[in-house]
Amino acid sequence: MEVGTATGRAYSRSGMSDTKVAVVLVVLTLVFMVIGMAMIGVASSQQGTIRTQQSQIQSLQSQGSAGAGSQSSNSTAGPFKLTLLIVAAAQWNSTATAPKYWVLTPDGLKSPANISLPAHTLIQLTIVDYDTASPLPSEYGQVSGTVGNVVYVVNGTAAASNFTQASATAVSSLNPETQIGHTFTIPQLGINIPVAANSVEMADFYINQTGTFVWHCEDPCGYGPSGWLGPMSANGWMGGSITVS
Ligand SMILES: [Cu+2]
Repeated sequence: MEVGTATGRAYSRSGMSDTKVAVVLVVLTLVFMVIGMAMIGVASSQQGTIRTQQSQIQSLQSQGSAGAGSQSSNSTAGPFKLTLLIVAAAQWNSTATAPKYWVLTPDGLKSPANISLPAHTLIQLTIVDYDTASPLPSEYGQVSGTVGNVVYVVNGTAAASNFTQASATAVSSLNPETQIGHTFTIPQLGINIPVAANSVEMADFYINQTGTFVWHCEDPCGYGPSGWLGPMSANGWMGGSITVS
């Protein structure tokens, strides 16, 4: 406003009438008002853009933390999928083969010697068993430590399947003499999953604590009179550790 007044005085000295000075002042005031409003408009539209970007960043951050949660302990995370493979005849040494567990990953088969699992998270386990049945102590025929204390057995992976169902069937035990070739057992956690021979099997379970635990097959599928030598006592064949964090 001071600028307008000074300009007005300057024009007045140069001989403009009071009316003209007043008109010039009004016009100048209007021009400044329009410029001011335009600037406010630009500023508020920029603020709107910033707000939109902030909310986009926030939603990306929350998506990111949810994604990371599925790999670590987070009670709101989605299921963690673990897929194990049992092959009947992996090369044990230059002359002999033996059954062996593998972890199936997007990068191929990995050793099951050290399996990492998230605590407090639904773990969806799938075991694809290409091996045949062999007798084991009867208590390991019983499913324990899974959701509902059941496993879901799907139609077989081989022609000599013990199961012919087209869809998954929930079972709470398997016949220890005829239906099981291996187990996935974590004794410290009370988890025992007998694996149906020549079948695909699924089980859901939670581990609500952290730590390192031993997992082992309890079907004596190795060498020696007891069946506990060779692969049964070799880390990464029929046993290993599980790190829960
Ligand atoms: Cu085994």
